[in-house]
Parts: sequence; structure tokens; C-alpha cells
Amino acid sequence: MLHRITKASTPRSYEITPEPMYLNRRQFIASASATIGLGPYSKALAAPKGFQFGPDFNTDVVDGYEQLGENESVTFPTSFFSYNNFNEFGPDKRDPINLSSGFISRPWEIMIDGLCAKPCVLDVDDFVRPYTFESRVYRLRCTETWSMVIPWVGISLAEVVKRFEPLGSCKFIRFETVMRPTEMPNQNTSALPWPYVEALRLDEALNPLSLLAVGAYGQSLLNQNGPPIRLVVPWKYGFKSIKSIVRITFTAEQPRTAWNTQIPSEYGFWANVNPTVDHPRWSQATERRIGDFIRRKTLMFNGYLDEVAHMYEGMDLQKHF
Ligand SMILES: Nc1nc2c(c(=O)[nH]1)N[C@H]1C(S)=C(S)[C@@H](COP(=O)(O)O)O[C@H]1N2
Ligand SMILES: [Mo]
Repeated sequence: MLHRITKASTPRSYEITPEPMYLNRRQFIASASATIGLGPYSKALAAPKGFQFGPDFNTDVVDGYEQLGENESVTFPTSFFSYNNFNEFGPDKRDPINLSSGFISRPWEIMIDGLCAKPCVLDVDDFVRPYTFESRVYRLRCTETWSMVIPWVGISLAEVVKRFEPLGSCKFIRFETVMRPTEMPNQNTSALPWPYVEALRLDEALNPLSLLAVGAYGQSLLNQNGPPIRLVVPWKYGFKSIKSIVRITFTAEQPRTAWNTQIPSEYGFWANVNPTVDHPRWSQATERRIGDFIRRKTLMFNGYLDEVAHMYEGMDLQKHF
């Protein structure tokens, strides 16, 4: 089914950008562009259509706008909150919003275990407490060939990984979603090998782009988006960005992951966005940005080539898809 935004109902506060906020953001972009040499002010200005930070987060840092092209803008929040993949609730795009109202994401414990010096169990609020929340605008590209541009709020995964001190033998980080069949109806089926698992190689987890998100559009994640904390890996297909994490494990071996285990020919472990490697049943060369009518070309590594290509030098990306 094609999803499109039809009538905008009464806009919520976070859909409106009052002039002061807009000016602040412009000023920020201008100064960021100047300090780190990110190109002309005018280009940065043209890229985003603004959003306002909502009531939950008052972040000072907005990062990622400079990586958007002139024909890209932040996705309308209604799409982000209503058009989702969260298979624990069901296979359809509307299942997560329609079937997740009974999902309880507080209190919430996260277990950190495996090959690290500081294994522990932490309440999510203690888990995030040492960090400053950052806002980062990232493209998210689903294997189904739709994409969005999302202003996340979260913490650097690299900082989290370093805090628990991985041992020299640690090569991968494994993430596990909560197992709660009473709240997540589709976990009572064998649609996927539950609980949902994803993993990154250690250097991928340490890449500055990798984010553990707690919010988006300035507000806490709603149930359909994987609260209270979920991964965001913007150069990989959306299924790597695992939701509602309860366990982070440091491992020597490459972990078995949910989609890769279920359908290995269609969903590789690496899952780097790559327009030259088609899904067995469809092309990955183009995508439809939600809100657009015309498809656009998919970019290598989802447009984050400069930040991530070095990690895959010498790797056959046709084979290791
Ligand atoms: N636990 C869990 N995480 C998941 C999924 C899922 O089914 N279960 N779906 C993935 C897929 S396929 C995508 S495209 C993104 C969608 O994230 P969003 O709904 O917040 O946009 O979540 C990913 N994370
Ligand atoms: Mo996806």
C-alpha cells in the first residue's frame, strides 16, 4: 500500500516552527558550517524545513543538517509516528500504532553482559544519565525502498560502548529487544525468531554516526518507535535499527540476528544501504522518500560514504551484503 499524507489535521506544537526557534537553528547551522567547514551557509539554509523541539527535550546540539541535500527535508512527524515496522506488534505498517497502546516502557532495565570489564544491570534512566542528549538528523532507508529523514534525540553509542570497557577479545556488539508476548501480540507467532536481535561489528558501534535514540522530533519515542531506547544506524537498512533494547552483549563471534536468521538470502548481516546490490525480489537502486511522489536514487551507504566507507575497505560488498 502506498502511504501518503493526505489532509494535515490540526498541527501539533512540534509541527510548527516559530520564528525564534527557526532563527536559532539557522544561527546554529551557520556557526557549525563556519567552524567545521561544512560548505556555504546558503546550502545549509536551503536543506531543512524546520521542526521544533517538543516538550521533552531541550537539546542544544543539532547535527546532521549539513549532510542533507538541497532536495531533502525532515519528514512530516505524522508519518514517523504512524507508518512503522515493529513486527512484535504485527506485520503491517499500521499495526505498531494500532496495537501498541498496552506496551509499558517504564520502569525498564537494560542488561550489559559478555566480554566487557563492567557488566551490569541498569535502569534505563541511570543508563542514559551520564550523557548529554544530542539531536541528529538522519536518513532512514528501509529495505522496502521507502525512506524518511528523522530528527532523533539520543546518545552516542560509541560513548556507551567505551563506558563498559570491551575486552580485547570483543569483536561484535549484540542487541536484544524485550520479549513480552502479553504486550506484543505478534510474539505469539513464529513470524520471526523472537526476541528480535541485531548486531554491529565493534568498529561500526564505535562510529560517531551510531546513535542510541530515546526520542525524535523533540519528544520521547512513542510505543511504535521502540521506547525507551533503540538503535539508529543511518548507513544501514532500517532493520538494523533495533527497537526497545533490554540487553547489550559484547561478543567475540558474529551473533545470529533476527532477519538474517529468518531469510538469509534476503537480509544480510551487514545490511549496508547499497544501490548496486538488489534485494532478490526487487531493486534497491531507488527509493521513495515518504511525502514525495517521485522516487529518488538511493545513495551508497545511504549518503554517509565519507563517514563509513573506510570501515569496509577490501570487503566484497556484493558477497557481504
Ligand atoms: N525490535 C524491532 N526493531 C525493529 C523492527 C522490528 O520489527 N522489531 N523493525 C525494523 C525496521 S524493518 C525498520 S525500517 C525500523 C523502522 O523504525 P521506525 O518505525 O521508528 O521508523 O525499525 C527496525 N527495528
Ligand atoms: Mo525496514
